[in-house]
Amino acid sequence: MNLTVADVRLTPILVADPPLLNTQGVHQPYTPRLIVEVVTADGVTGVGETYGDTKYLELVRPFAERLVGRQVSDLNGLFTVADEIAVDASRVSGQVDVGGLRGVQTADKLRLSVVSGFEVACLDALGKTLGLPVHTLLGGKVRDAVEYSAYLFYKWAEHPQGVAAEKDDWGAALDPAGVVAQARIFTERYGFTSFKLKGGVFPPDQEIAAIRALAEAFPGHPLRLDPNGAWSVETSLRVAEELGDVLEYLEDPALGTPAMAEVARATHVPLATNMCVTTFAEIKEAFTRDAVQVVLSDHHYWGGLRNTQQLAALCRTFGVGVSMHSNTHLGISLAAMTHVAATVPDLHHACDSHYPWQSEDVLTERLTFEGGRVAVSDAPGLGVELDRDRLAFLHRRWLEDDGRLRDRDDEAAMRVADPEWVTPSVPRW
Ligand code: GKR
Ligand code: MG
Repeated sequence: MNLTVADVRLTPILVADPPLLNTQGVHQPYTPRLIVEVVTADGVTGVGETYGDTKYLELVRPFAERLVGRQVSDLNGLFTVADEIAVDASRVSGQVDVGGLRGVQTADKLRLSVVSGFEVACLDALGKTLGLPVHTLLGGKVRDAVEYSAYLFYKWAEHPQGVAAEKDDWGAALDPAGVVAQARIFTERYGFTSFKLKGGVFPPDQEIAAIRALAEAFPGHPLRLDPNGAWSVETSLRVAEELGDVLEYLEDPALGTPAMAEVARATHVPLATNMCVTTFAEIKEAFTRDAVQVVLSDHHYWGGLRNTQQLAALCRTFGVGVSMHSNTHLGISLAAMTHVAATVPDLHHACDSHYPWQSEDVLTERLTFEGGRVAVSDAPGLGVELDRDRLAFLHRRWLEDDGRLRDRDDEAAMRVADPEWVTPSVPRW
């Protein structure tokens, strides 16, 4: 058995994405993702997936060169490799990001987002070599299936006219009836029983009405609302007051730990975040101030599956709940999320996943949700197989894209429909 990395393949792709609305704008017709393949000297290939925007691509190339000759089992070494790679300072602001809604932007976080793609690929290769599933390499599963929530979005029926885009079959959802109709499609197609609505799009009263309509249509089901920090403390408290009887939690109602702490002090509605606790460095202040009750992990920017387990252990120690955040992603990441989530003991909230919004994938078989759950694979590695023709097709789209769509930019996408649009400053309401 030779675990030496003999080759690394990096394939940037563009994946179709529906016109999903958020507080910054709307999703572009295509989202960049990066598929990572790590090939061992024995010819075993492991796959990983991470962000495909320019700033990530700039880091993955030198990372890949340094990986050749190392062992796929040397997962700790991935962090050493990452530390060696210089980050162009213009790529990180140290501020909360505009365009990704994933919290602070630092050089370390950028490196960790790159590590995660390689860590997943190494674990997949290692698992395939040893004949063991990734969850076993992570210490073993404590459940056989992982529950996900329906991720509801306000959305247009189609991308603005004149924009080349795939047509989706979800229709529009721009009011409470549309949101409920979308939720019904989610339950019919995938069996989800908890629902999260991406908010911060319309004035809070309209979003309160949508949650009320969901509560009426799905009595007793867990509901969440996430305006990505678009509200003031006062507005957050008003929404918490109005929806306190039906919400499982409010997600990032206000931006940043101090504002979240202020909201948390004055409401019994639990607060979740994927914006103010997105790095280990942010934990101390947030937990000390009791600003958040649930941290939404994301292996992409926390630095991989093992860092996600460490985050979960910290949350458990401090009595803070843990669940999972999601951005546009494909089946490789869903498989990775499912393996790690299967190993986390105290997972009491359904995880988020954008996967149902992605009609395209790079796998020979799509992952499926049964009763809102993804079964944990016991096949070696991640238990997924790359469809090389699909990968080549999506890569060709990336190469040939006339608009040179290289970076996620919800604000720019919104300007196509509304030339005056500027991402609103926060708090928006
Ligand atoms: O894809 O529009 C979106 C989401 O708003 C995403 O960017 C967020 O990062 O899903 C995320 C969230 O829960 O905040
Ligand atoms: Mg969120």
